[in-house]
Amino acid sequence: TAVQATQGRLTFPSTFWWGAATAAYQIEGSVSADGRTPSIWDTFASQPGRIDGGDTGATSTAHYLRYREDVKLMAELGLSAYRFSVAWPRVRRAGGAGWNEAGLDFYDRLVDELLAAGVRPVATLYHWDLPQELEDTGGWTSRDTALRFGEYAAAVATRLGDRVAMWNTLNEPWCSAFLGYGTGGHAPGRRGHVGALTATHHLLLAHGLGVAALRAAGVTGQVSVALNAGAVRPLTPAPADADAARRIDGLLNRIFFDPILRGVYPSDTIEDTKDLTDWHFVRPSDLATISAPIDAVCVNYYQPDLVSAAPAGELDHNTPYPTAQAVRFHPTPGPVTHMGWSVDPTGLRDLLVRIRRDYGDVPVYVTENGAAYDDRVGPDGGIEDPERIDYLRAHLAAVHEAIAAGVDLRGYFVWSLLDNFEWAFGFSRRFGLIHVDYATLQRTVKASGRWYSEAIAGNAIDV
Ligand code: GBH
Repeated sequence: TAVQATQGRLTFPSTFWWGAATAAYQIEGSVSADGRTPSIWDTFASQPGRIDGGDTGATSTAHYLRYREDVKLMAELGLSAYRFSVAWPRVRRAGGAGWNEAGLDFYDRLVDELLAAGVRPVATLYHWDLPQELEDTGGWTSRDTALRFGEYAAAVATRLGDRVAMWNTLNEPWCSAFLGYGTGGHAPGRRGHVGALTATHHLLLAHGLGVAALRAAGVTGQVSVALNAGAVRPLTPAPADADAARRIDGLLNRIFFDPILRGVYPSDTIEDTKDLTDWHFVRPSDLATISAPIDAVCVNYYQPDLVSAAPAGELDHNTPYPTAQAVRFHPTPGPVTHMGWSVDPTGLRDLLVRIRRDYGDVPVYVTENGAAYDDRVGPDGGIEDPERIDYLRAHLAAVHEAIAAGVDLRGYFVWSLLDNFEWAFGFSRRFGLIHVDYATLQRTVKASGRWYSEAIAGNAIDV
């Protein structure tokens, strides 16, 4: 079999990728260096009340200036892969004419540094930082933005296509659409369920056009997309609760998986949302574009959802899920992280097994998994984060179980390499394997980073 479990030790396949992930706006800083133009997150973070503590990504961890030091730390940890994102506003020129070579140069240097350190580069083309100029012409509610994304993907592929091991066109289009245009909790902060569904389709189209651009450029790496998928569970077996779970599963998982992997939107989700929209923004050839073959499925997993039908008359007017105001979300029993998210590794195993069951024997990567916890300084001055070690161990054990169950799971990336700008929560939440002191920008590998490094060295975890 692919994996072994002996005497409390779980061994991973010899080809397993042990990774860590970041995203451009969350770590880079240097937001006006070398011709970078503003993104929707610069704008959003500058608006009062949007981000905890008024934080912005203007400096953050200063990775743009310190990437060499950070790659050195990755090599010390022994990472076999590093997932970063390319900032579209570094690559696009103001006004949209031509490409900013200085911006591309940064990622060129980063990729070379990674390869020299023996770390596989995994590049995400869009991790939520839309150029503000494109938002000003409609953002993801405009079809044109998808076409512009295809052109941008081609420009990056031309520069990095010979050296990147895996591509993600998009990171978590659900968040871009449903939080960016639905609840307004993420940039650009627009609200409305029709806009969220329109944005969903244009993001999927952008994915398809991105795949076409990467293929046309002849990239050598795998082509994929990272979805924030999750297990959705009904609170009880009652039909009304089962139907609530079906509805949310449609709007979280199948609305992305089905077009990409099967070339169709889920018919029940179209039906659920028919009073909101007739989906006129879907043109006949779009689904063929969206379902262009990809080489792997990438999922970011944090927690499962537990849902029920709300009692009659109870409506959630802030739900990100269009037409699901009458669905109630429940905390799952058990421990939670500093985000308030439940720690439930069975949700990861169930998700991975479900992908294989419903979408076939496709290679899968977990491109994000991790937890926010407050770190403590130990007696020896080290950063102690035992909860994070427990979290990672339990989730890696769930990954191991999925592999044993036949899932073609090829790699796992911890979110995140470094403490960073946690979107609407600013710097108040720390996800890193490496602690960042934001006053001095000093990096310190946490106990969890040392634990992960030992797991990588042994290609195994002790449970
Ligand atoms: C990921 O998204 C991101 O890719 C990464 O950048 C981020 O730093 C990391 O996780 C940690 O947050 O229904 O409105 O209550 C997070 C995925 C999906 C988690 C939506 C919260 C519920 C939002 N998120 N989910 S809501």
